[in-house]
Amino acid sequence: RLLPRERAPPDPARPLPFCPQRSPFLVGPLTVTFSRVPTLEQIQAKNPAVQEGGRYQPPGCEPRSRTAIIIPHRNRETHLGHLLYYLHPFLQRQQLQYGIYVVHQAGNSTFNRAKLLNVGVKEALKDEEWDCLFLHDVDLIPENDHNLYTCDPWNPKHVSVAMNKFGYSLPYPQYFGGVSALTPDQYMKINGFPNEYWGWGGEDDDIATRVRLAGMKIARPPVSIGHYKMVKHKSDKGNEENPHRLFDLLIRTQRMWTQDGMNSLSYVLLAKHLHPLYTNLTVDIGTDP
Ligand code: UDH
Repeated sequence: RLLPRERAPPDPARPLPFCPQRSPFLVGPLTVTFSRVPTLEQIQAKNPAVQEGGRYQPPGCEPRSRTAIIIPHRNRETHLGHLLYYLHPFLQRQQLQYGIYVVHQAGNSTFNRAKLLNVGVKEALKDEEWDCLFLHDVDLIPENDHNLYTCDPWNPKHVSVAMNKFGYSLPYPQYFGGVSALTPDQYMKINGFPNEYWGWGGEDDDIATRVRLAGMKIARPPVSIGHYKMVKHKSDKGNEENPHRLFDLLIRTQRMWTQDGMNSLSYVLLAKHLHPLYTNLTVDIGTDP
């Protein structure tokens, strides 16, 4: 597999130079506020270069990464508005080729964040040979555009290292929740994320353990640039704390990670819709057994 910089430009008849190592459009720290919820029409008007399905390619240069952003979602339309408002310009300033996927869990049964992310990865890779998969909670807004939405070539990257709700520091050393980034190879090497964590919590620790068991380490951006602001919210109905999360399931990671993941994923894709700002996947992932 070639690194992006070794890849031939898409159209040999019109070769483009690679985008610079450091984008000239970066501004550093950003002011993020949630006082008004932008409408999707307003966001569209501010991002005329974004194409159907929430896709973008930088004009005039060959991007250094093709990044898919995958967002697990149900009943968080307000949060999605805030995220899209900030994320589209953020990614364009980084001169990335990107696509945004919202993976919407159909029905009212218990929420399953990790399984939705597996579905997003599987479906996104059918569209494009992405270099980097960003697994992204809907309520976390990056506050510094030096935090590049590219992958570490060697190790899975945990990206939301400094969230306001944890006082802008890691809550504990193995924390892997919020926003993370893996190359497709890294994702497959850990057999993806677990499918069997229904409800809130535990799946992120399972993923951190998978990284270790697959012989890799967790890469991280510096705390000074990995800042995220969370849209405040209460616990969701249908995402109650997973009662097994601390004991039964984590103890099973070691035994189960090679059997539960991308190689055991089953779901029914109910709809795929190319919205102007994102690709919406509505999926039936079954119910908590
Ligand atoms: N999500 C949804 N809808 C839901 C639940 C979760 O879209 O109903 C998605 C969303 O992308 C969210 C992510 O899953 O950002 C993670 O869920 P979360 O935001 O509830 O997790 P977080 O740890 O929230 O950020 C903690 C608030 C309540 C925890 C209570 C447990 N003590």
